[in-house]
Amino acid sequence: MSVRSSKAVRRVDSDILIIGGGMAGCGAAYESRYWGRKLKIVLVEKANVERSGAVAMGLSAINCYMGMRWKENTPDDFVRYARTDLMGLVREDLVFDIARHVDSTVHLFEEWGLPIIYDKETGRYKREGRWQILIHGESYKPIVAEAARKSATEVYNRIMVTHLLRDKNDPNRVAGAAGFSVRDGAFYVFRAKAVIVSAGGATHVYRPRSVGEGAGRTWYSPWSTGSAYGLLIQAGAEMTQMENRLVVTRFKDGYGPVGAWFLALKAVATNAYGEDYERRYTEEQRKLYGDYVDSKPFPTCLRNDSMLREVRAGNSPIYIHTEKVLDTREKEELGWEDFLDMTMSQSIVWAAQNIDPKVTPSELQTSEPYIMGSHATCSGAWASGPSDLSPKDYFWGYNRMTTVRGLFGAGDTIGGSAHKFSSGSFAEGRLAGKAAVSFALDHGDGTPEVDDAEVEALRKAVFTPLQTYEVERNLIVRGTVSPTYIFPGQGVTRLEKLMDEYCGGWGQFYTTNEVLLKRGLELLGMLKEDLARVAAQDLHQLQRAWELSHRVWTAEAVLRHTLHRRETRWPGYYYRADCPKLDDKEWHVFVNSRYDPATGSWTMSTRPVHRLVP
Ligand code: SFD
Ligand code: AMP
Repeated sequence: MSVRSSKAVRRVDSDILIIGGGMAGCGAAYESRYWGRKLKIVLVEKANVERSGAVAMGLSAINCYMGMRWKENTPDDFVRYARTDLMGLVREDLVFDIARHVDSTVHLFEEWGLPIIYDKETGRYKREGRWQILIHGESYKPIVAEAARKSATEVYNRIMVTHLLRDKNDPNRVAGAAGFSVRDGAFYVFRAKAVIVSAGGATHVYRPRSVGEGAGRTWYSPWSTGSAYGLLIQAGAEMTQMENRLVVTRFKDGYGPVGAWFLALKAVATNAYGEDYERRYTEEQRKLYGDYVDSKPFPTCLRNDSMLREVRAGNSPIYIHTEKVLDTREKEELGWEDFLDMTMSQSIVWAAQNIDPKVTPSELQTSEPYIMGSHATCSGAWASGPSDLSPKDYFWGYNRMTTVRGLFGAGDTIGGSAHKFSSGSFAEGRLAGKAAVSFALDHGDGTPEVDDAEVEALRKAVFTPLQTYEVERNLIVRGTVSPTYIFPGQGVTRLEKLMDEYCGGWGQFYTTNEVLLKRGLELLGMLKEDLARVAAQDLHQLQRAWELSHRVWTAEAVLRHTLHRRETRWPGYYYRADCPKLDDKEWHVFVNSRYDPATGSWTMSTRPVHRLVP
């Protein structure tokens, strides 16, 4: 069947619909089956669950593990850590909830065959740092995916979900989702009693450091395309902390992570002249950011801030001294495996640039910003917490349910709860799965109705880029520059440039101000208009077109939130040059937003930060 003649519409009804089969989605499938033995659980994934999501390549550590069976840490300790690292602003109920459940998730992974490294002396898991344990994780994702595949009633791979559907009789209840098969072009309409969105974070919203032959390389996966935010925002879900974008310090050019090097191998970073710089700026930082600079450990954003100050002072490159720590065979293996398990490109950079890590230090650099809810950052949906922990204004009936009824989230999707990483995301998927089953059983009297007219309009809209290309390509004889349409790649480049220059990307040393942000919003409005003029040559590019759309919605939320918060809360992630200080008196609050699909307008608000753990 040719792509353009494909008109097939496939309808799939279920009790629980899971969108995105990454870490959180797999957790949701596993736990939904446990509590909902007889329910129909459908998992929809744009790639293939076997190797999809941020963990596709593998990981070398599990970064969230309490070790409660060995009395290593308590959930309270973890809340204090996440709170400190996020400069005071986390949803403590959500963080605590992950902490008390995450260990059992890690034990399941081990039972399913994930090789976790043991410390021969203590008999416990070998620690990378206080919260992190080391794994041989090249096959982490296939191992986790197997459990999800066995749990779900049906798994649909290669379906790009483009829109959520709302209940015809209740606009604030989700009814399902729509999307298309990237393989055969069929249009899918999924109806469900409860929907869990676990569609990952967002890269390529900001211009990456990589150019030319390395173009497109990022630390977080390029296929994290902001669907979690794009889908939710357009459905009217309240969002939180979208201004809290993440900038990570990484090995230059290959984006290799630093955790194993700093924490397990105890490598030290210096400036070009071999000087330790991290605490060189404490006095200046204290004047701007207050007592947070005395926090232990030093918050991630402030570590970035010190490095950026050092670079601005002209003392780059910043080096990580791998050559001083690889003094045994075991350590050398750990260093190489760290990258070979998780970021192979960094080992390739070493080979390509004649760097032997045993002899030569490597350069470090701060990345472009990413939008995520699972690392040292907590952008995402505003969700209900668990009934036994959450204050009244953080609880509305079902754990991890967003402000849209029946719509749940987990992993990068859910905001306010940092440092989940892979294990915490899976654990949160389990929490969402359990709650979604309750919701589906409590509302067992019927699957919500979708509006057929809305579905038909969406079907037309979803395939429009194919038609645009087919008709309007005739206006040009060759090349990719058209007078009437843009390709998704061109749209992404335009978005990245805009966000970099107006919303604090690396090109502006992560700095912005009110005037820039307002102009950025104007330009984004023009890009949004042009989304109607995106063309796609084939189904693959059609997927890119909808990924671009989700990225643009994500970017709009980031711009609006950054504009609303009139302070610099996370220096090193971004700076409001017109409000350079951290202002706890006015801004010790969450910044939230809601897009109203009925009117097309946004409302910004603030919500209190409740301290639950002393
Ligand atoms: O150190 C649609 N992460 C690390 N976590 C750890 O625990 N240890 C580490 O060592 C980690 N490191 C690390 C990590 C990630 C990466 C890329 C590197 C290194 C190089 C972070 C974790 O991976 C991350 O926290 C979790 O994976 C987040 O889970 P989740 O489920 O929120 O996101 P996902 O796994 O990416 O899954 C999303 C899925 O959704 C699919 N999808 N499907 C249908 N329709 C759409 N529209 C969709 N949009 C997306 C995706 O395909 C995917 O399967 S370290 O550097 O930090
Ligand atoms: P990364 O490799 O940077 O993603 O970090 C992995 C884990 O180690 C995360 O939990 C980080 O917060 C933590 N981490 C990385 N570098 C440091 C450091 N220098 N000090 C404290 N924690 C760190």
